[in-house]
Amino acid sequence: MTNIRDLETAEIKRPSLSRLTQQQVSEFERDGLLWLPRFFEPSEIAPLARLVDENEILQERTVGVIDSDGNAAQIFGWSGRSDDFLGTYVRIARMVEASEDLLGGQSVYHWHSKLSMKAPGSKGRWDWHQDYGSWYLEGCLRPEMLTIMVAEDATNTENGCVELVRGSHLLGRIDHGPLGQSQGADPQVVHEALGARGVRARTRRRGGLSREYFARIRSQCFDAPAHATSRLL
Ligand SMILES: O=C(O)CCC(=O)C(=O)O
Repeated sequence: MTNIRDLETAEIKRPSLSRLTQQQVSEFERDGLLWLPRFFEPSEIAPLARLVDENEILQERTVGVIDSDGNAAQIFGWSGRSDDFLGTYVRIARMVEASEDLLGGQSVYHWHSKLSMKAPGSKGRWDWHQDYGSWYLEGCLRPEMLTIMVAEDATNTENGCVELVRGSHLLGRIDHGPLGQSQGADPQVVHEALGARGVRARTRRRGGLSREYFARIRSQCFDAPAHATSRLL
């Protein structure tokens, strides 16, 4: 018979699935982004998409934000904490613990979240920006923050996927100013950051629907104390 003390197997020592490895944390620090395939199962994401399709209040409160070309991108946004389905989503242990791992092990709070909807045939987009660049203008002086993006649909260039510039966080904070109804990065810096890839004109109409959920999470830093009421743990 096996003695329980002999069960020092890799299986037992395996870290909880919700914690990130040091390698993943290093990748995030190097690239400014981390790709976590199947962080959520499709069955866990499906209720979010259903909510967008079926919830009348959400649909009524969805607003269009005009980009620099005059086209609107649709969002439903909220801040703080609540116990309804959407409010609970950001408190799922996986989200909180992964954020803590990426933000130096500090406790975190929810600042705000949004659902982003890009309908087939629409042209509205978010101008190039650096999240920290616009958050700074809202009182978040330290870059100890992140965005978790969960794609509800398979997103690609045809339906308007989010495009990220790997390593651009190492450029430091990029100045932002008004672009359409939102804030965008200094176009000269964007031009230089994108280098040979250039800034693609993304004005063609979308081929399909794309829905995404974005949660903005910050470590408990002292520069925006008003946000600290939304501590996640
Ligand atoms: O939905 C998008 O295309 C980009 C949104 C985004 O980057 C943001 O909300 O910070």
